[in-house]
Amino acid sequence: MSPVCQMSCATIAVSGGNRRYILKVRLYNTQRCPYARRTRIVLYEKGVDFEVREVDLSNKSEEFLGVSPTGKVPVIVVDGDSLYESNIVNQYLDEITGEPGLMSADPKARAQARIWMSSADENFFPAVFVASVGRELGFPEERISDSFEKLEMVLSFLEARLEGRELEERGEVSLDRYPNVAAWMERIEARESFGAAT
Ligand SMILES: N[C@@H](CCC(=O)N[C@@H](CS)C(=O)NCC(=O)O)C(=O)O
Repeated sequence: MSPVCQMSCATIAVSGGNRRYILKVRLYNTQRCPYARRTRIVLYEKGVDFEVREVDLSNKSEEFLGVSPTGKVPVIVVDGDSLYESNIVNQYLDEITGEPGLMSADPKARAQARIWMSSADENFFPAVFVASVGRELGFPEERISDSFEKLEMVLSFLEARLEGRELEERGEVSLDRYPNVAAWMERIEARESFGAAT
């Protein structure tokens, strides 16, 4: 765990109008969960100190079930209120912390970012899961080949979206044909917050 996660300083200073708030943030986390990792990246990216409670998803504690209506991680508890769904939590954290924002000031660019978040959840993550461990889990070949098709579809979409903007090869999907995606992944992976959240 990063040295910034000190139990004693789990707070965010938030400015709103003339007021300044201090919020206490506790993250219910599972280290290997990609959704929780998203939230950890945002917490580090925005410099928020937070307290971590590691959750054993195979043996959910009463405490965790008390704060997580869906029984899933990540959940953050802010001043006694539970917030969950990683994309929503991340946008909340972005909104209450200072500039620079992770989301654009331009509404259309924000809409495009949300389209990608939705597509990542609905198409990309499930396809990555089936493509990477589907054989190990004994999934039918048809489902596995469908997931590779879906991966190529999402990567083509992302490649076009990243054109003109500022993974290495992974498994059976080569990013050679997706240079914008490969360059974007390199930029993300080089960020301190990404390393801290790993
Ligand atoms: N849509 C949710 C997905 C969260 C999710 O599926 N988390 C998994 C771990 S990676 C979980 O907690 N699973 C426990 C369960 O389903 O019982 C989000 O983005 O936060």
